[in-house]
Amino acid sequence: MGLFSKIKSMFKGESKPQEQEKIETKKEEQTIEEENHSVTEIKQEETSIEQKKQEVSSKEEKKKELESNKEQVPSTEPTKKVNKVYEKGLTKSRKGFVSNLMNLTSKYRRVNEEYFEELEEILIMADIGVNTVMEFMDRLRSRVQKERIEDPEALKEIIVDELFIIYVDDNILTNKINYNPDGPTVLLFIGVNGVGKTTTIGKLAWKLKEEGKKVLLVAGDTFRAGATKQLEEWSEKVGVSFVGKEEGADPASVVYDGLEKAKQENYDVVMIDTAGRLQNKVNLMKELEKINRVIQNAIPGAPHETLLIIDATTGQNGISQAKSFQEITKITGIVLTKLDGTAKGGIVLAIKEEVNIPVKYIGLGETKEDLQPFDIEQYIYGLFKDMM
Ligand SMILES: Nc1nc2c(ncn2[C@@H]2O[C@H](COP(=O)(O)OP(=O)(O)O)[C@@H](O)[C@H]2O)c(=O)[nH]1
Ligand SMILES: [Mg+2]
Repeated sequence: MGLFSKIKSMFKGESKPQEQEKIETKKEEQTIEEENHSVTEIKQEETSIEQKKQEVSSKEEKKKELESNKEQVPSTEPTKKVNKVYEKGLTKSRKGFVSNLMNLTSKYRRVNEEYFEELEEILIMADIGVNTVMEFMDRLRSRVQKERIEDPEALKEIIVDELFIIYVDDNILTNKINYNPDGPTVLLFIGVNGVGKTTTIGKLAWKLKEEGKKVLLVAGDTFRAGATKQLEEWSEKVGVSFVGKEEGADPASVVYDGLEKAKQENYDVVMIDTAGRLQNKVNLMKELEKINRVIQNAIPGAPHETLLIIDATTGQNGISQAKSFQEITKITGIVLTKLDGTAKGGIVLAIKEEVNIPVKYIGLGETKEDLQPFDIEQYIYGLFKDMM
């Protein structure tokens, strides 16, 4: 089953109707009987007997497997609940990029060169990234040729399957936060000005607090006027603690104070805000190195996550920011903000292909509920639900 069909059934409870499954098991049983029969018939041909037997037993195994699978998946119940924040937050992309895709299908009666060219353009416009699009187009073209597909309608699902295959096949990528089992977990937030660092910290602090964690926010952005105040306001809004100093203070000293407090008062999670002046790469690198040294001295093994924030509306620019930050520090995860503000929606794929750091959270709006753990299935459903 292709990815698209899998997600469709996952969310709509449209997995195979029981009747059809019964028929399939029947067929399977029949072939097994036939095979059994042929085994007795070919007794004389000694060489092929063993082979046949093996085939039969593998069929039997397959049947068993089929049956156990059936037990696990209730056939008509949806196995996943639609996440409304994804659905709403991806509206722009659905109306933009995805609806362009769908229009393409109704525009062409046959899959031809012009169709391919237009498809390629739509995907590049969706921020998917040129390299990813090129490789995708190659795969699609060869599949179309091999399977002799002529109807654009038949290609719709294949497009989704082939687009996301790189994401789903790779199970190295995980959206889980790496928690410290003994002592405070330190999360360091980096990224250029305006991408949504402070807001993301506020939203995530709320989430973690709801989970029952004791959270401390540390205002390591002492550069920008008002940055400390903004973080403090978030801490009050969501009801967590805060450590900050005056504008212009040494960020590393704020971090030091924050971590001392965290250790003494047994905080579960410490979230550190930073200033991201990428224009001055050398200075930024030095500053992050210093902050990291202070963190490592205070809590060996920390930071447990260094999360890079990228603004989805900046497209290719966001990708190059990620590459620059990758050169100056180790990044363990990406938070992709403002996905609600773009009609393109393909940047997740560009990040996978060009940066290959897991997207751990996505921002789908400005309120505290709008930060969500990244879930590729919710994401695909949110984008393509009108096609399902
Ligand atoms: N629509 C939308 N706006 C966001 C999102 N995340 C952050 N913002 C807005 O982006 C602006 C800059 O955010 P801020 O946290 O100050 O960025 P920072 O400079 O990186 O700390 C603010 O107005 C936020 O409300 C998001 O997911 N969706
Ligand atoms: Mg900020």
